[in-house]
Amino acid sequence: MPRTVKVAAAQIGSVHRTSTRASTMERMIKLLDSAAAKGAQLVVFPECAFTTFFPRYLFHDKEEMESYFEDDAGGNSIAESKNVKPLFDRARELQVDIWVGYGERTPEGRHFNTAVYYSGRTGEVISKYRKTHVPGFVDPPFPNAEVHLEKRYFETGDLGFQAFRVPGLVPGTLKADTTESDTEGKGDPIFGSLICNDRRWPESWRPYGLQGAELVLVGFNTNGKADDIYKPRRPISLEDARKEALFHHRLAMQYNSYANSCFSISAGRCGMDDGKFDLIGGSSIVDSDGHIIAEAATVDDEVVFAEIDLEECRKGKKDIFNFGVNRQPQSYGIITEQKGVVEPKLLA
Ligand code: ING
Repeated sequence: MPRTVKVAAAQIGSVHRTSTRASTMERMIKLLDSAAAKGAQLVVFPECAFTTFFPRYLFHDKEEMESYFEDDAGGNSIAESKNVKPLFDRARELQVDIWVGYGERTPEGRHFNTAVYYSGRTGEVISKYRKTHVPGFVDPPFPNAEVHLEKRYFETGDLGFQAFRVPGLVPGTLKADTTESDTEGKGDPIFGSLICNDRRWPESWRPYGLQGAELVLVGFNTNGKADDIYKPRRPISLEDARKEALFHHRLAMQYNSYANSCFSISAGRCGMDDGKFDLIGGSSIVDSDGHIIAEAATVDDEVVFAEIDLEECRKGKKDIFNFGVNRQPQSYGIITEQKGVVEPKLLA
């Protein structure tokens, strides 16, 4: 039984500190309309999609820092939040689902790097995810560093890795009232959410694999010059740095899709922000064998589209990555019990 879904990544090019929210929103709605015109049922936007990648700045003005966050009181409230409502309204009009990342400010004043899955059909937020692996620093590691001060602005995500089912995408799915005994892979599609740095950690993907995820959605902002984040290790040209960053982005998406036998979609904020902060493109759709089936050709606003058949996940989940038969959790304790490296004793 085919489980085909038409999906798209909405890659967003340069957004500057001086870019108005209205201009960025206009671009996002244009991307949504363009993807919907191709038949997309789901459109994935980047991490922190509504503004420039603000965690790179050291703000001295709290009001300016707060201006990059969206008020979100939970439930469906983000869809009504003043700065971002137009995107959710358009998704509702088009009956297209969206996944979008943003800086979340809770009513208690807590701040997270967050993404939601919003059903255009039902007008509901089906799932919220808060970034678990928050990279970068609280304070710049060296003077004038162009860095990720994400640890300064975001708390560590506290929602874990909760897979979720999405209604209305695939016809003929089994529901809770079924009398069928074997329901694996026959219910509504199972999705998972990750944000940027999360994608580099296999520990982020495996929980979704263990919940039967068929598609993992990822928004990202990744420096072309990663050395701007960590003290430059060696002089490297921007061109070579970009190639290396793109290699690691592809590696993370391809390997983890393969190792969990799931599709993945990555949507990047990219281009040269403020004429100086370089972000890589590479928005992609990857299949459950780890092959890139569609990838952005530019570092600008671009829709990356594909029709995928989630049924293809079954093969990997039933043979090489049949977790129930082949995993050995009794040997994996160190992965959750230990945070950092503890080396073996020195030799005599
Ligand atoms: N960005 C980067 C990412 O993980 C980074 C941070 C870049 C870490 C390059 C290491 C090397 O893609 C975000 N926003 O996590």
